[in-house]
Amino acid sequence: MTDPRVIERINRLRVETPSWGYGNSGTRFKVFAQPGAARSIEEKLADAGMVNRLTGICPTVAIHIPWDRVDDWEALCKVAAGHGVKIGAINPNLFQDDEYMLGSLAHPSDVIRRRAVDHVIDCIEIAKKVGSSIISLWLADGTNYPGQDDLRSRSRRLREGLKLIYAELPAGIRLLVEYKFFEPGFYSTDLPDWGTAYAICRDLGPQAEVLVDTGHHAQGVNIEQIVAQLLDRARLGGFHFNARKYADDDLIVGSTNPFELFLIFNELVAAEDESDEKVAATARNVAYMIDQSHNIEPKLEAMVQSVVNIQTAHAKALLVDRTRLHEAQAAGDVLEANRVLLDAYESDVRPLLAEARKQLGVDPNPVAALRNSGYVERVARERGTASAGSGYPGA
Ligand code: PSV
Ligand code: MN
Repeated sequence: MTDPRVIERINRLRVETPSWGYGNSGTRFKVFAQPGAARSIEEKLADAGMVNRLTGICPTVAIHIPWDRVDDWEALCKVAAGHGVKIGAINPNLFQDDEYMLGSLAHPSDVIRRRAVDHVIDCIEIAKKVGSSIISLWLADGTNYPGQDDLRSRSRRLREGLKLIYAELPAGIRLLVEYKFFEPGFYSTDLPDWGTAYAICRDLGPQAEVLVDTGHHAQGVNIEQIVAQLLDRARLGGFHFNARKYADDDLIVGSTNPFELFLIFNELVAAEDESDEKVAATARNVAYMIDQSHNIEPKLEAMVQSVVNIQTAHAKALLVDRTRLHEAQAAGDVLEANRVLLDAYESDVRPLLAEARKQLGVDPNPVAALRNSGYVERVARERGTASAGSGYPGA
């Protein structure tokens, strides 16, 4: 008999999907145009609505500004509502304008820095209009060559800019600060790691929290330990889920590294039950978001598969026998403790997830349901094939 509390927790998980995961995207080498790929924010919301109908747990959609900018936000909210979803995190874009060649918030010019600050403040205004509670900030700021800029000055400028932004945050909206150790800066990145992001958030105040993008770490980094550190300091705000094999590959989450994803959820689930109320509240408030850019895979199926992989890792983490684990840890029984985790990880949670989905009123197999729905074929007929960029000409 399945513990109803486990099913209840499986069904409580919410995963936000990104608008940019539904349109044509690819690599700097080539963007392959796919029939039916969403061409506008309205079509992206329609696709996100389909993903939510299939999974039952994806009621919000992250948007990127200016990619998804519209004149009438109220009208866009109505479109979203018509598809059964809401606008989620607002992602400012501080990396695509020509002015940002040397950075945005850390740029040497105060004019460009002000422009970057104003853009994020504009995004806060959008968040207020659409009822979003998250500004999700990633900076491409960095340098390519030693000596290109003064590292400490960059760090100070960045902090000053973020303080101006933070001062504009109303209650109820949090600023999630994302870090990434490389790219597009290949010598230095101004927010390279969780420690720097954490220090910045501490400088800013309680509404600033760290966002962990699973693709933004060097090979072999122990991401679950970073998650544990941030949870214990009550500063973990959210995730951008994706999978990486080599760099920031933006592959389907859990496709190359399902054990890592399980271990991440193991930390989160454990923290939700923590007696320290601050830690438990932080864990329960974590925003789970997908940040993927689908290249050769069909967009809708990739998104549904991603959600399924997240649910699988989460469900397995819920099965960890914590009493047995703590006993083994206290006794110094190294391998028994390790086996407790493996026992949960190796469990087949597909029947459990099927039961949870039945209780949620969705198909027990959302991928099969999508394939049988005719939706993909219909939008391909209706939308045709949008032209896609050609990628990087010199590659
Ligand atoms: C950067 O690699 C990133 O992870 C940031 O979250 C961006 O907002 C997102 O990808 C989309 O470009
Ligand atoms: Mn990201």
